[in-house]
Amino acid sequence: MKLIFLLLLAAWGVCAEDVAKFDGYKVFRMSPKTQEQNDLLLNLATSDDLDFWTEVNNAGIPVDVMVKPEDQKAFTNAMLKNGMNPEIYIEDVQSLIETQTVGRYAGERAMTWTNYYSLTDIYKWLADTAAANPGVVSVVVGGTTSQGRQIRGVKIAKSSGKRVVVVEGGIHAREWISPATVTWIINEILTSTDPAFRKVADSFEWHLFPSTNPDGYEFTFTSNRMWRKTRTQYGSCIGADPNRNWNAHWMEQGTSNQPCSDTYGGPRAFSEIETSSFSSYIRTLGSRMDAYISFHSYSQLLLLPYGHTSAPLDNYTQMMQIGRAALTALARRYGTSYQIGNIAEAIYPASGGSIDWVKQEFKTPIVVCYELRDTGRYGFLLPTNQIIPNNQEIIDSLIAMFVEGEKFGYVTLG
Ligand code: 0X9
Ligand code: ZN
Repeated sequence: MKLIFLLLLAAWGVCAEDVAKFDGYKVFRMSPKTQEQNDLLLNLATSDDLDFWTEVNNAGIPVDVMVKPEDQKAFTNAMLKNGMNPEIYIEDVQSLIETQTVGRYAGERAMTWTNYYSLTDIYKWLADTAAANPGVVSVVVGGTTSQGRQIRGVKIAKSSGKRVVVVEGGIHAREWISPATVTWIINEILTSTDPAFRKVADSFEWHLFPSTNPDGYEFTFTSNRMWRKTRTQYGSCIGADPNRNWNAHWMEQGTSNQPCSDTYGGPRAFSEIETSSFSSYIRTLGSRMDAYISFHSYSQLLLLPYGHTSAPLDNYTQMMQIGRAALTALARRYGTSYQIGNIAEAIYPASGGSIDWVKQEFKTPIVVCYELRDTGRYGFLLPTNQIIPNNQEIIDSLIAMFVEGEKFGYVTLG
């Protein structure tokens, strides 16, 4: 009797875990051509029932929206009525989620990049990597989270006194390719034998953080694969968008003051302990930084500051040239094509993001944000067999970015 009770309890426990399912959810792609069509989408973007996978933009980039089964008919009708032809891009989100393999890190630094890894596994790998490279690699804590986790990264420095490069990954939880790119870069810095990359790797003191939103990332593994924000409680809603929460034209554009929104900027700038603590860490590096590189997905874009205005501020012109060189190199290996521009011109005005804050505070010469693969066929659910190709082409682009940057005196290599 007691046993049956325990079994029932266990079964109930499994159900009560409440993992979000996306059976029958579709992702539709729209290509708005007129201002009215754009405005309609912008209006819909305020609805909590629709999940906009890409921002509504004024750059002619298509807009992808995930719609639950019961809303699909009304949604399609509304689109058709307004002259937009919604294309089904992902038939069934749940089945795509289920094809995505999650690896278990087996220790011995055996991360394979043919799988995605949980936060715990990534942190174990960081610790093992540091232990295997004493005096060169150390685990650093870049901040903390509302649920008490640490934002862990590694500092890699073969000697002291070098200029600094900061690499930020995973600020948006569901963009799993981002942490996988950052761990790859860490590994390449330590093991690459390519002379061109070695020169870049050995020229700096690196601070690399695979997951700057650990609560959110963990939540995408345990409860909801499509989670984007932090996990701070705001009334009946949870989380602020950690890339709208920085003190850089906070809450001005492309952000929401509604706690349920996926682009909720938070009650005030740096309300999130993640962004406030991580920004304090960055401030300790301050003017020692030559470069700050942030990884998001998806859309294949290389974005420059700023998001509050499309004006070509600071070293925009030079960075466009450097960025173009990076993207030419990126395309060479697999033909992958990225677009470039400042945030406001390449996508849509959106303020309060990390790269804007870094540029505003420190005028760091090279400040970029990559929106990694793909262009929407799989979106956030990038198949694991694309992790390595994605990572390789990113390394190609980073080499070119630093080589071109040296021509402007932004970095010194060698
Ligand atoms: O909206 C974002 O934060 C990024 N796009 S995403 O689809 N990954 O969410 C763009 C980052 C550019 N920075 C700003 N918009 N501030
Ligand atoms: Zn993102």
